[in-house]
Amino acid sequence: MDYIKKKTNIYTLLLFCLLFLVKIPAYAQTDTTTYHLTIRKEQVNKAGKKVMGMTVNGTIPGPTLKFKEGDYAVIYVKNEMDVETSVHWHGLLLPNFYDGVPYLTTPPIKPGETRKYEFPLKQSGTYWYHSHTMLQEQSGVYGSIVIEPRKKKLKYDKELVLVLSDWTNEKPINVLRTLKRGSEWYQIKKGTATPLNKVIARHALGAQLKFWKQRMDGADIADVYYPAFLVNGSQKHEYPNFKPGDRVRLRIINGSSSTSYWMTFGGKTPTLVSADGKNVVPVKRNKTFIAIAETYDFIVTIPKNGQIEFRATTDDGSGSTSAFLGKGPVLAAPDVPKPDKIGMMKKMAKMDMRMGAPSIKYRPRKDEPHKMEKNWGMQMDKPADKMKGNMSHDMKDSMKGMDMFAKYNYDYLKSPVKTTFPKDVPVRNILLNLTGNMHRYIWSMNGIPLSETDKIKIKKGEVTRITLNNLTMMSHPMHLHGHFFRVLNKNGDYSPLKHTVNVPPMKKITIEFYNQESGDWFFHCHILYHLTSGMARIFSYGTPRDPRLKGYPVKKLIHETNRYYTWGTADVASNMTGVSLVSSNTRNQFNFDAEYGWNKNMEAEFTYERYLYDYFRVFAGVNMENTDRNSLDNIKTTAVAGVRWFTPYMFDLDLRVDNELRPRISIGRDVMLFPRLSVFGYYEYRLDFGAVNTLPPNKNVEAEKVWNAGAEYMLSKNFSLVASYDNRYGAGGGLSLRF
Ligand SMILES: [Cu+2]
Repeated sequence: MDYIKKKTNIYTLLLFCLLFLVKIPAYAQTDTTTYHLTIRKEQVNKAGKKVMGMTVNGTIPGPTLKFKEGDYAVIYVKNEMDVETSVHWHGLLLPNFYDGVPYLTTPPIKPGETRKYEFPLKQSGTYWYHSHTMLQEQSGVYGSIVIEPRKKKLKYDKELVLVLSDWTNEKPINVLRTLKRGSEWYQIKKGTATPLNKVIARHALGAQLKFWKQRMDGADIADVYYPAFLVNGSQKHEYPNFKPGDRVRLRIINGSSSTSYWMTFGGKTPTLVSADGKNVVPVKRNKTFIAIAETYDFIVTIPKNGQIEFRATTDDGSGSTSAFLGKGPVLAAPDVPKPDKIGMMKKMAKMDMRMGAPSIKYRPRKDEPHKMEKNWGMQMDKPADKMKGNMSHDMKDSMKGMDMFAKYNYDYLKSPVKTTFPKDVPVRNILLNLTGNMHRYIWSMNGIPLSETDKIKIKKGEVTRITLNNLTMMSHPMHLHGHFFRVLNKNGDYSPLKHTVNVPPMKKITIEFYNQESGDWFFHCHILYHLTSGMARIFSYGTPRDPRLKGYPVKKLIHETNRYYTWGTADVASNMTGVSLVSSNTRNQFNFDAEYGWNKNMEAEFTYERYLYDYFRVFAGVNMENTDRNSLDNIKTTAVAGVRWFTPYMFDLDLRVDNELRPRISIGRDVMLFPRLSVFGYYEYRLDFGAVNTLPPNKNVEAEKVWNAGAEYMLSKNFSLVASYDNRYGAGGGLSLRF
């Protein structure tokens, strides 16, 4: 007994000594690396025009923050702007308080303030930082983070950080407003619109009708038009100082607000060595997808004679940006063909699937993800339904011809070590359907935007397994703060660890992570305009809120996703003039319309409407109209109430009754026939049974019809030419202004 005890003690002592020996050098080398960042509003010219941007230390992107694994990071961020800001350290494992999501984990940085962030660096790899306040990332608040490993495992001579981003000369808030109003302008400008003439020329009218029936215009790849895509802040960048034979590690970061790319490389096939900061089993690979917020590291070798082109081509083929490494003749990167949206629509129309899952629900507090999964998206036949797991989704999809999105899969990513969790750890399954409404530009999960849900509770010591089921026509790059998750793929136990995962249209991806933190962590689509339209959740460990957040309620962050956006149009034509205004948030909308015909006819209306769900709303308001044709002597004001329905095949239907008990039905629709040219039609029918008014003798019902039809040609983002006939105002033509 004594002997054993003594032996144990000696062993313990030995173990301690060993630990000490191992630990000492690590501690001895722990250094503090300090950075000072200043965020400022500045005039910048990134796409042929001087506009107001937001810079970090005077540049876009901001400086590269270089650290060493095991060191301690101290970063001071000074806000020299007149609006509040924040910085999130994307992909870093750090204490919740320093994660940088304003009002959720960290107080915002008020104008003039400096905030200190500090955390130990527990990892190595390529990461980035960006503002997490509204749309500031689009204005330029982003930069790269490089953490060198303690022990260098990869062989290369030099390295180069390449930050990809998208640039707009518009104010980002106006970009979002343009998306909210449902303008086709960005697609027209990008050449990705699919007007009816192109659809018919491709014999895709049947497919188009099937889409319209499900209230969809077609396949969407990207929403925003950008005049420029940037690599390290320029549309084109040259790095001639690399020498032939140099092995260069490219640390590629997609810091774009709403653009994913296909990366291609000139010269010999490069080696992919790392994804989202984590090393992967090296694989020779050229054309590779990089979703928003992902990072990939490639090792390229500079050729003896020539320079390598690295090119990032946008997923929708609307543009590209290139970096050139070395000297001499250019070894061009392979071209990436522009995706064929009409072809995609034709293929999708052949599949058995239900599109148009709503972005908001009649009863948002009733979360029914499984019902939603069953009713929308790919309709599985019964035997296939019994198969479970990720592999079976892929099998089912390919059986249904879904391989059109197979190009986005992550099977080439394999972790060099097993990433599985201990078997005895409890697993909690969560199903999140990714949902959205293109017309209203509202994005959500399970038909519930962030503003209509509670935090998702997770427990320390458990595994959270999330099935992301994309019910929309777009890819969504989903990002989890403060954790790495396994992306289940064909590599099984060696599935890669990531912080951002792209979920392709109508596809399912399963991720899982070990719950080892505390506090609240954001989980959201990294398309900036989807995040700010509600596609987000908060995972909460249920631990007490950090007292330093007192006075910074989380509802402020949530409110950012449920703001009112206001837009309008004004028409001046030879037959009439009019103005219309809309102010809308997720559930509520105010409409004002006024029309005046030069022949002395008029109508004005104000209504408030409430969306019960995407396609159905109730409304009430006031209507004013002249009662005698071509005379303004008698103007009648009535109270109106009714319902509005966005029908299959995308008609706007309005059913109402006024305070004189006169029922009215109206229907309207517009269609883009050619690029820029749309036609529209409207028909309204009202009956008066004489419940309040006295009808002419011998009549027991009086009917009134209003109709109009016309064409609109978009001259620019804000102006259109309009020609129309209205049975009250007659025929005419003029100009329409959008504001
Ligand atoms: Cu999204």
